[in-house]
Amino acid sequence: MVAPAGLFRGLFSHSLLLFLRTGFRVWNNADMVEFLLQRLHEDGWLLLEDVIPPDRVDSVCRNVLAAREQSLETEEAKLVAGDARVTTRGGAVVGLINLDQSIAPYLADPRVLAIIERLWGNYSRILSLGGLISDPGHRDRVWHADWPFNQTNAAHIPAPYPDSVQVLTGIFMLTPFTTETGGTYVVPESHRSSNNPTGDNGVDRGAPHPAEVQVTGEAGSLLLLDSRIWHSAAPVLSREARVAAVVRYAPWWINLSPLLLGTDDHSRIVAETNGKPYLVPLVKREVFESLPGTVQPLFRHWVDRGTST
Ligand SMILES: O=C(O)CCC(=O)C(=O)O
Repeated sequence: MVAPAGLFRGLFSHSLLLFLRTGFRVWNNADMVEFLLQRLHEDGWLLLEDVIPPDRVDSVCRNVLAAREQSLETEEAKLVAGDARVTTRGGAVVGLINLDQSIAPYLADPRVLAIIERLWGNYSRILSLGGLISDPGHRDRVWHADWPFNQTNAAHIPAPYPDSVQVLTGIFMLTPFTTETGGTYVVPESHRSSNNPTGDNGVDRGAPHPAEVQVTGEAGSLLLLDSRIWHSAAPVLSREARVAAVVRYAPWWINLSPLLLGTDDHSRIVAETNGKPYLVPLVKREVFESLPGTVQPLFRHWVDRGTST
C-alpha cells in the first residue's frame, strides 16, 4: 500500500520518515517498524539499504582497512592471536570504535533504534563493534550462531535456549556483498531452533546447507540478523577483499562482563576454564566524548572509567 502523505513528508525530511524501500512502496514509520520486526521474527534476518550514504561508504571502508594493523596491538587481539579456536582473528579489527569513528553515526540508524526499542525497551546497548576484512582466497565456511548462543564460547547460553530475540548482529557492507565477494550465508528460520551447529545439533558446520540463502547487497547496506540464526562467511572469489563492520546490539539485562578482561566473570567463566574467549575492549573516554549524541547511550556502559588517557 502506498502512503502518499508519508511519501510527501519523506521527500523533505529523513527525520520525519524512516524509509524501507521495497520496489516503489513506502511505509510510514510505525508500519515500517512492524514490517521489519515481522521479517526478523519470521525469517531471522533482514537487509536495510542506504544505512551509510553512497558518498560516505568508501571513506568508512578505507578507515576500517587502515585500522586493521593498529587493532592487532590491542590486548584483546594479542590474547586471541594464537587461539586456533577463534576463526575470524586475522581479519577482525578489534575495538574499531577506538581506532576510527567514521562509522559511528550509522550505528544509530533510526530504523535499528526503532527495532531495538520495540524489542527491548530503553537502555539497549552495543555489545561489540569490529571491522571484518575477508581477503581474497578466504574460504572459511563455518556455520554458527553468535554470542551468547555460540556454544563454543566459554560464556554462552546453554542449548536448548529459549525462543526469544536477545541479541541482534548487524553486518555493515562496506564493499558490495555478491556471490563473488562472499555475501554472508544464512539459513532462514533457523533462529527459532533451540540449538545451532556449534552445539553438535547434527549439522555439518563446513558443508552447504540445503536451505541456505546467500545475502547480497550494495555497499552501505546493513544485514541485520537475530544472533541465533545459523550463518557463515562465504568464500571470497574476487580479487579484492570484502570489507565489513560487525555491530551487535543487546538489551541492558544481558550480562556482558565475561567479555571484559579483568572482571570476575571473565576470570571465572573464561580464563580459569581455559575456554574460548570473546573479548571486547573498553571505549576510551575521549573517544566516547567525541561520539554523536545519538550514539553515546549505546556505548556508555563500555566507557573506560579507569586510567585510560
Ligand atoms: O563474514 C561474514 O559474512 C559473516 C560474519 C559472521 O559470521 C559473524 O560476524 O558472526
